[in-house]
Amino acid sequence: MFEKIKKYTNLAMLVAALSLSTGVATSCVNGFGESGVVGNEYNKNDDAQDAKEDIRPQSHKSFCYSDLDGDKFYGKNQCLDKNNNGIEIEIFEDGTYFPECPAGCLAPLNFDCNDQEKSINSGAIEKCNNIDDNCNGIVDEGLEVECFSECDIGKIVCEEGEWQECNAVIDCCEPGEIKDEIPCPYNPHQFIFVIDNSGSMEGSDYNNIRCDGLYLFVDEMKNEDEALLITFDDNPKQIGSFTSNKDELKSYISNACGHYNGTDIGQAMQLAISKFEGDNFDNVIMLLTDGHGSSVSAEEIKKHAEDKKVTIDSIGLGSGVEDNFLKSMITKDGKYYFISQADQIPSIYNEIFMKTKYKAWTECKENGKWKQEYGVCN
Ligand SMILES: [Ca+2]
Ligand SMILES: [Ca+2]
Ligand SMILES: [Ca+2]
Ligand SMILES: [Ca+2]
Repeated sequence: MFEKIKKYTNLAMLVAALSLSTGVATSCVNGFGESGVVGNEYNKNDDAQDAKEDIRPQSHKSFCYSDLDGDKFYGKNQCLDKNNNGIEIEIFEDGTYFPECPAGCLAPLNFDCNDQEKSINSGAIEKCNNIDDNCNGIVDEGLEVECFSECDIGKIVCEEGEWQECNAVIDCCEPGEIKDEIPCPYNPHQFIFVIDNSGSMEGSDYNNIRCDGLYLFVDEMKNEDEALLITFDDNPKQIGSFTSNKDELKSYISNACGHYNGTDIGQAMQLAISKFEGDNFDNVIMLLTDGHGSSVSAEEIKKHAEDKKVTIDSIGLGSGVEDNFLKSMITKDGKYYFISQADQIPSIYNEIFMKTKYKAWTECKENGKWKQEYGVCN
C-alpha cells in the first residue's frame, strides 16, 4: 500500500516543486540585483524618485561574474581582465547585455549561490536533501505533499533532508467492520461469568457443563481480554480477580461449580456490575441460571449496567427460569437465550462470544476524533 502512496505523491511533489521553483527563481534574481551588483551606477534604491522624474534607466553598467561549474548561473566572483579591474558590460531592460562575457563568465542575471556545484543555482528545483538547492536562502522549504491511505488524507513532509512516512491513518477499517476475523478497531474485553450454583443445578446441570463450557470461552479470548468468575446461590461469591492469564482462569473454573442453597440473581449481578472500572475495556456479563429469585429488580440491574456501559447476556436453563426477568435486564447489545438442556450450553457460550467479539461498545470517529459508542456507529 505504501508503494501506491509513493507513486501518487511523487507526481504531486513534482508539480508542487516546479511551481515553487519558478516563483522563487524570479525573486532571487531581483533580490540580488537590488543590492548585490557591483558597479551599478543607477541602482540607488530610488525607484520612486526615478518614476516621478520619468528617468527610469534603459540599461545599467555592471561586470561579468564567474560560472565555475558551468550551470549558466553566475557566481560570486567577478571575472577580471588583464588589468585586474573587471570586465565591464551594459545590461539592458530586456535582459540582454553587451559585450559578451568571456567563457566561464556571465552577466549578473541568474544567481548561483554555489558556483562549485552544477545542480545548485537559483533555477534549481528544491529537493529534500538538507541543502538550499534553489539559492533562496532557505533549506528544503515547502516540501510537503498530500498522501492518501484507504480512509484518510495525510502529508509526507521533508525533515532534515529525509522524506517522512505518510501520516495518514492506515488502520482503515470502519468501526464495526470485520477484517481478517478481527473487529475494527478492536477493544479488549472484560468478561464476568455469573454462574448459578443453587441447589437445583444438581438436577439441571449434573455434569457441570456450565463450568466446563467456559474453558472453550477462555481459550477463545484474545490475549488482552480479561475475565472474572462470580458464582452465586443465596449469596454471590467472587473467585479471584480480573485476569488475562488463561491457566489461572481455568483453575478458578475447575473448582467453581457446585449446588447449594437458594437463588439471588440480583445480588450477584449488582456485585458483578460494580467490578467494572474505567473505559479501557468493553464490559460484558454473561449470566447463567436455572431458577428465579432476586432481591433486586431487573430494571435496577439494567440501569446499573447501562450507567457502567455493561452489556448483559443472560441464559435461562430449564423450566424453572423466569423468562421476563432475564429478558428485562439485558442491555441494548445483549441477548436472552433460553435452553432446555445443559448440553446446549457450549454452543450458546460460543454464540455469545462471537457476538461480543464483533459488537458491543465500539469506537466511532466524529469530527476527526475517536469516541466510544454503543454497538454500530451512527
Ligand atoms: Ca555557476
Ligand atoms: Ca551552481
Ligand atoms: Ca531553498
Ligand atoms: Ca534542498
